Amino acid sequence: MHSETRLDALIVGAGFAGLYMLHKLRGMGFSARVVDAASGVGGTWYWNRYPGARCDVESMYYSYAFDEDLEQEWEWTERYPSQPEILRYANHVADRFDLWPDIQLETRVVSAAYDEAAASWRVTTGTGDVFDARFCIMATGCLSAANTPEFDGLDEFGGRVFHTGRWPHERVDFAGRRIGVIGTGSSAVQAIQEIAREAAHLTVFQRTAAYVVEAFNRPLPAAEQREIKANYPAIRAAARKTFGGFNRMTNEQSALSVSEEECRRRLEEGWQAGGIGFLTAYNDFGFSEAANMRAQEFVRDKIRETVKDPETAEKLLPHHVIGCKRLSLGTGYYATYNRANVSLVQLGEGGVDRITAEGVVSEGAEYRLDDLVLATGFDAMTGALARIDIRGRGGLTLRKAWEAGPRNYLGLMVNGFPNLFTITGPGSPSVLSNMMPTIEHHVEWIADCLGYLRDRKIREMEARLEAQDGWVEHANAVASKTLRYSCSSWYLGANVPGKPRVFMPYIGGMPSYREKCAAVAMAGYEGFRLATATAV
Ligand code: FAD
Ligand code: N01
Repeated sequence: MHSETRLDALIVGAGFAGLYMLHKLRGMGFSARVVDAASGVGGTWYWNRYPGARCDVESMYYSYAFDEDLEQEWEWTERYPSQPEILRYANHVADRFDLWPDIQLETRVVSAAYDEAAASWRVTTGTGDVFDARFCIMATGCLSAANTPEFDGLDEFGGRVFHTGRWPHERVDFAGRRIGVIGTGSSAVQAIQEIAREAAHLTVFQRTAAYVVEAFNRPLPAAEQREIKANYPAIRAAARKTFGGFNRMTNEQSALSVSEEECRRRLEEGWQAGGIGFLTAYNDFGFSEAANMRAQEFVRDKIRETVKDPETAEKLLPHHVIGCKRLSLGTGYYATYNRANVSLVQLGEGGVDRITAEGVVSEGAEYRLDDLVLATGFDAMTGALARIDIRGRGGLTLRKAWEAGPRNYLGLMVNGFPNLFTITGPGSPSVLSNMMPTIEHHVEWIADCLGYLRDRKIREMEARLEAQDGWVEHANAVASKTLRYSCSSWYLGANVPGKPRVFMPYIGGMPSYREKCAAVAMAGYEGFRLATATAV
């Protein structure tokens, strides 16, 4: 027997976006439910349990701002919160706001079809259960669809295989074993540092060397926490005015307007302060190749100073534009390669040759391994949506509509798919920002919008094609002025073979994006088609 449930809104995903969306809509009297494929809440922090997993936005800022009591009562223990601590926080939020009765876990959405006559979504789960919901809200995450490259021979590998984004719940023991890690992105950087301490031998297979800045993580003293809490509204408001909703302001000066020595002095200051705010030292690292080169050289010198074996140091030197791929945070990442039990393999042009029962083959040499860790990232931003068979007006599939890259209005709604919202979707600042304020912004915009539609008895809302085209054109124009197209990043879909090469997040910054969203709402949801019961 399959169940059929009628709701005002179905929310797919029980990460921070889905949890807050549920809380908000329930508070407004809507019937809403969250479903998630996972067996717990927390999204990213439920799935990514690999050793060393940690946030690189400081805990006091990577937290909800919508509820003052929550903000005041929760105690963080470290400057950067670890995955277990963030997961406890997500569970605390679900407890505190009594969200559990409307959360359905272990439920994967496989399809969502728009019923034009009823102006509602018919959403089907893997077990054949159906939800009929006026609104379908995709809180499916930007980095939730794990990317496992099709390595030749992967199935034949005799040892254990782990993906960082699908890590087992029980502790994985690496003691006395030969471990291979494929990838050197942010997940790999964190995992490598930890696995190296435990494994008999760790071999890292690197395709592209990474820029890793020091985190300088530390315990968070109670006094420091109290002081921030006392000033939270002002601090949050200041962060909202920065490009990405972070707690560090960009120095509005060109790196080229100062001498090389002065530039280095400031970069060193930024490095010692710790964190991804390192690139806020000057305002043109993202735009000027000459300015960027100064920051690149600074990090390359750090690597040369740290890594003792010159050959290994040379392999670790990144040569792409710094900040083009996301910066990674480390705690002694480069120094890890000074350990006798760690070796680095630079993969050839074609990547891994193949995987055998015994290990990994690169450029003809076989590296024997007991376990393999795939730190190969995600089919980012569109992957989770593409894995659902979403059909809008006239049976148009989202996969077809987005085959040349994602197109939508404000990252929130797609022409041809009425009453379907995406939280932190492509076309919005999302992954370029501190995701917590960004999620809150989208949730509040969507909630206000649903209230507006209810008050005016509007049954259908859809992004107009011309508004969508205008937004995509604007987003592409802004991105083309930056250096972001100069490397093969997941922001461009370059990590997934066959994915169209489009810069997916909106890079115009949070303040202007917030202003645009507010202006659109104020003008009665300009750029959207709103249809009342009689008009449909
Ligand atoms: P998610 O947390 O990804 O949740 C989405 C949920 O949707 C998942 O639980 C998934 O199971 C579910 N889902 C997807 N498809 C379906 C389906 N078809 N059916 C049912 N359920 C489905 N951001 C920062 O701002 N700072 C950081 O330091 C930072 N660190 C990160 C570290 C890692 C390892 C990763 C992977 C991401 C990190 N991020 C960081 C980004 C992070 O994803 C966001 O901060 C935030 O957690 C996203 O929340 P979300 O609710 O939007 O999505
Ligand atoms: O994934 P990635 P990630 N053969 O795509 C390599 C957030 N995050 O999980 O660079 C060989 O960055 C790939 O190589 P290349 C953060 O937003 C944050 O690490 O494509 N190698 C790369 O080295 C981050 O950006 C934290 O040449 C292959 C690696 O695998 C995002 O999540 C921690 C390959 C993938 O790196 C994703 O990070 C973790 C192949 N076929 C994650 N395919 C924080 O610290 C891929 N690679 C907060």
